[in-house]
Amino acid sequence: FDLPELRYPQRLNCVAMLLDGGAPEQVAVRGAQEQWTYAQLRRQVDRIAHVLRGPMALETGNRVLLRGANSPMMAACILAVIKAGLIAVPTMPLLRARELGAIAGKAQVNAVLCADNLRDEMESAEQPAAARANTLWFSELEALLPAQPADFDAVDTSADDVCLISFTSGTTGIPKGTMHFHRDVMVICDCFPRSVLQTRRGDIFIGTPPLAFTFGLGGLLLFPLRVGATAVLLEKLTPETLLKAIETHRATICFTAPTSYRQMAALASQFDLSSLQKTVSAGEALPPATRESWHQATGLRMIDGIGATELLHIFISSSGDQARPGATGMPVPGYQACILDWDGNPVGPGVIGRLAVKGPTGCRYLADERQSDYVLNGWNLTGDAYEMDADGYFYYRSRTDDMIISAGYNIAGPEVEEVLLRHPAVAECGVIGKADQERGQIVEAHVVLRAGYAATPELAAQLQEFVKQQIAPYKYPRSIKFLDALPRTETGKLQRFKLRTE
Ligand code: 3UK
Repeated sequence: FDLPELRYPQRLNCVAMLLDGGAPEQVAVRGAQEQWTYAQLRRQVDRIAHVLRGPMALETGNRVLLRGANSPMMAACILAVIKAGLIAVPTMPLLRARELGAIAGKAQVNAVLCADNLRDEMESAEQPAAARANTLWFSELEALLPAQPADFDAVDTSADDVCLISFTSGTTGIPKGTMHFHRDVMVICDCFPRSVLQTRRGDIFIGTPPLAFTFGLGGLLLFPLRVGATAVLLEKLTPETLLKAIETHRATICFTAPTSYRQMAALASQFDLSSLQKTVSAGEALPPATRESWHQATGLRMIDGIGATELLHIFISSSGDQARPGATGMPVPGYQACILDWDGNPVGPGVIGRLAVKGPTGCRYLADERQSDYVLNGWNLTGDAYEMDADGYFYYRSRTDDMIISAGYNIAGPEVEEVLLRHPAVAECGVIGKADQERGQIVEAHVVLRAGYAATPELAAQLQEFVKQQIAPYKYPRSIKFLDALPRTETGKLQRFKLRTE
């Protein structure tokens, strides 16, 4: 992993390095109302850093819980915390008091910066007394800024000091905190965006993932800053308002999840998307049917990429002529990947096994015994079942614990979903294994219909027949349930465990 472009000085503050990227007069961040040039963003960050070290009296290595929807102010707070030598602990806007309390306790936070509109949930969360006493709502913070000096010397941190604790979205169990160094932040800026995305100074980045999710933190803030480009940070984007915002801001690069691209494809013709050059899909598997409908609607070839909070960002991806239908791609330069069987031995092409990844970033849980489940002999086990082909392309099959075993057959739910999504009546679907006396599990599809279709037994039978026509008949969903919407996380991931208990 000793790529020359991934060597950084031993003394490194990543935010100091990132904020040096842009021309002072170039727009760095744009929000719903405001837009700040690089010079203005730097001043804002520096003033917030002064508040953190002055009135808030925080010391190097202290941890600051951050909370707010995507906006220039939220971005400036994250950057200021890191520039001031503190550790950022960003939290997803939709988290409730119970989850926030678990995070505040686990990370032993010393202070809180929180947007005013998320105040209630924060106040009802259990938290260390010191943090409760050292909390500023954004309006209070903003009131303190004019009195602060506009220049702050970045705290002299080491390349391997922790600067970020990012919590996993945690569909099951207590959320896990993953620790990342200043160097890791630079590494992700110099891997995927350079080799796969080929970002440029003139790019305008837009998308939905929260800055509290490393997909969003990288794609919507760190990557644009690294090349001196512009980040558009908007909250509460729906497929429709995102399309509108792409048109208005003339965005060139978009980051969002597959489900959002599916809905955008259906509406794309109503907008001028001629500025768009690259669209990145991550968070969950991109079904070929979604890739195709997006291409038909926009002429763009989707860039699929798998990332993980543990590895900070995307480590397998491909773009342009390198992309292969059905494959996530190849390891991003700097990373290595292979497929292991259940005993930890590598398997060859064409065999499904556990995805293992090694590279310049990796999993470091904050005091969690699950560390040894994720890292084995230096390989990160992401919990995904993958297959590799003879040319080294990696194909997603399912989460390892989501493989359906029915009457002795191994069935990957996403393969059945991919077929169902090609039926004109199906807008969204999730396929799970449902406990069954006779077969152990049966394949069950949860289907959201497109407008104009009625949930009838006849349609269910048609869908079953449709699947049987296209893949091995034993994979067809013996049970079909119609729903109004699928349960999803804030990061766009299907919550399969909720489908299992319905
Ligand atoms: C799944 C994918 C198939 C996969 C993330 C980009 O999703 C991110 O991080 P999380 O920690 O989840 C990791 C897990 O999500 N997944 C993500 N992308 C894909 N599965 N194809 C994909 N393209 O199960 C993985 O193990 O929430 C994504 C950048 C940063 C991230 N943190």
